[in-house]
Amino acid sequence: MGLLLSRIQDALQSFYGMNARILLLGLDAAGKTTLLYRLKLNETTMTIPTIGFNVETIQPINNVTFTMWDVGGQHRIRTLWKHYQTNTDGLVFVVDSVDSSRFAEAWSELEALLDADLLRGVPLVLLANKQDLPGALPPMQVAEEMGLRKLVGSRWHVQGCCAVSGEGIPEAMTKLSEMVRSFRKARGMQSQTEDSKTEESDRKPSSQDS
Ligand SMILES: Nc1nc2c(ncn2[C@@H]2O[C@H](COP(=O)(O)OP(=O)(O)OP(=O)(O)O)[C@@H](O)[C@H]2O)c(=O)[nH]1
Ligand SMILES: [Mg+2]
Repeated sequence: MGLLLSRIQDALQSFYGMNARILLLGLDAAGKTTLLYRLKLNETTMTIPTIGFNVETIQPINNVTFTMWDVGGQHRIRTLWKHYQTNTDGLVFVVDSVDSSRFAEAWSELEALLDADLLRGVPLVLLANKQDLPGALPPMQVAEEMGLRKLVGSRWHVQGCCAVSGEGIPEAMTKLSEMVRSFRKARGMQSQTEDSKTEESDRKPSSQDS
């Protein structure tokens, strides 16, 4: 277990130089808060259903800051998710891999998120959590049954994990950091292009001037 925890710390260092803002969502009881405290405190914490949100800034070493917004997943709280979407660099969506009866519900929430203007193009790591439990579906099957195949491109990645032990979390964090880095690069280039277009149109004389 000690080794696993130090691997989580190492993986978080792959966010070096970034101030990443990560949104952690998923249906109620999927394991979001358990994951948050596994990352933050390196310990297993008894959780109670989140009413509202938890936010934690994780700073494993200097120059790595990772802010995770964990918003409760109960049905009546999901309407709040939209208030947390601004400036998101990465989305982690947690699913209970045993509870296949709720995959459709999870997908309908996730699909709405992926369509949200503020989350356009934001990379997604789907965490197929609770892999330690008997009856947990393998990660690819979770993705498949949820319908993630419909998503094109390299915008998403699925990772099996156990938020309680931390298994699978290092791999998920490393992948997330890579995706966030390339997303930011692409977004930076896009805004530069947009800036230069604006400058160009600013320079062009309008028809009234000519
Ligand atoms: N066996 C097992 N149990 C888990 C795992 N992750 C979370 N749990 C348990 O699942 C229950 C719900 O976990 P939470 O982390 O509170 O779930 P949540 O997604 O924050 O739920 P809301 O706050 O209601 O949105 C708790 O009893 C956790 O101990 C896991 O990987 N394996
Ligand atoms: Mg919670």
